Amino acid sequence: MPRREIQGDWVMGWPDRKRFRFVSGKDQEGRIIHARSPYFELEGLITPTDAYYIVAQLEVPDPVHPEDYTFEISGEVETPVTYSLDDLRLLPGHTVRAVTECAGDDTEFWDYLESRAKGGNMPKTSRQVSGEGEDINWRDMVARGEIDLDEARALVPSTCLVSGGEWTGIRLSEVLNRAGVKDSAVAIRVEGFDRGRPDPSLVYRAAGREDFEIVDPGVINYDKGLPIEKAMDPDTILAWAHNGEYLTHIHGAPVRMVVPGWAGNWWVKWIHKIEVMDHMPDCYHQTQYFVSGKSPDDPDKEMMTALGVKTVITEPRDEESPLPKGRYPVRGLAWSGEGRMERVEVSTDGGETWNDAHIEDHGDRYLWRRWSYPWDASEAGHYVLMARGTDENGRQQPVTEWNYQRKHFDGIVPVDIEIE
Ligand SMILES: Nc1nc2c(c(=O)[nH]1)N[C@H]1C(S)=C(S)[C@@H](COP(=O)(O)O)O[C@H]1N2
Ligand SMILES: [Mo]
Repeated sequence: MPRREIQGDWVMGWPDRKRFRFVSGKDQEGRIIHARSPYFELEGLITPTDAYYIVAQLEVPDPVHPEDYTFEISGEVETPVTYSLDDLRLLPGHTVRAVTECAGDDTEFWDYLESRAKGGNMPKTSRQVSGEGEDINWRDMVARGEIDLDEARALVPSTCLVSGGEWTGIRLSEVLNRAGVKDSAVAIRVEGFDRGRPDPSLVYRAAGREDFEIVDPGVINYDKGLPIEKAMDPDTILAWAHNGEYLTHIHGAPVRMVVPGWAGNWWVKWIHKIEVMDHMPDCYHQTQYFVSGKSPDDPDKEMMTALGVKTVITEPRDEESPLPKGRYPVRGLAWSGEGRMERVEVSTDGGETWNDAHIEDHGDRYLWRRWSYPWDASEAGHYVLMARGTDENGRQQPVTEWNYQRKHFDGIVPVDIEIE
């Protein structure tokens, strides 16, 4: 198998370190606004910050100097409070290690699996993201009329929008309790500094159709209405540090929300305001986008919250086929939106038989776990490798039902390997 830490004369650690960085997309001024993480190439559990994926729905705001920063907690509380970053850092801290995954990660595999089940030959989107190069800014290209939405879907995969991070800050419950949350509280509305008019092409691209109306809210701030129970969860935090450093601007500095287990869109960056509400607020990114339903006109659409259960084979990959006879490690990552991963099973015969993989142990409920399985590929043939996971609640993947925006994909994606 190709050794990914070695490249030409390159050996990890000498003459300099080979670093995998993200593949980024930039705005017109050359600022990075989007990035996919080369997590297939990485080891360990924590994705380095310069390899962490980046998504922003609206325009990236101008940075706020930490010394000028304050945010307010108001609404259904006894005492509204304004905090500076220094005030926050006086409170008891909390660090969580957790997977951040965009709701749209791996979205094209919904169609891939459907076509594969029907015997179709739709090509699988390569998951490989090298450490170099640039992502295509498809939103600009669509806006300029250079490509249409179908072309955008074919051109730009949505894989690699997931990373594992360490987040340091304080518990959200700590600041809420200090303000004194009233019994009437149902949700907190967390608003970011960033403003913009939501781009309907994101919703249309996700749905794969444009024959429906989306409410145009005009120019808004990014916001989410987090249910009070999840806001009070001891692992939901307001973070000012990421992977051992102060938060970088693109990841939401000075302070962002971290909502372990729930999709990335809940992790509001650039926090400006927290309002405790006695009803669920009508946030665009909760009622129009990131909603599940059978179709755009489904009357029972629901906001999407926790991620399902997911297992990804990071090696070997389709593009490494064919391989000579031998013994190979089948390795990967597994995570769940509702707690600890308990079990990963591997099949080398397309799901006929399953064997337990070894999963690495650690104490972080919401962080992915690494797993491995020694595969004895001593006979030539076509092999279909699969992995499936089960979490501590007995949820076995796939958990998430097909939804018209194709969010929260957690299906089992086969890897096809020819042994010669
Ligand atoms: N204020 C604000 N927060 C936001 C967003 C945004 O557009 N504005 N995007 C969300 C989405 S969709 C994702 S997937 C995550 C990505 O976090 P990251 O860029 O730090 O990886 O941020 C979330 N928080
Ligand atoms: Mo996202």
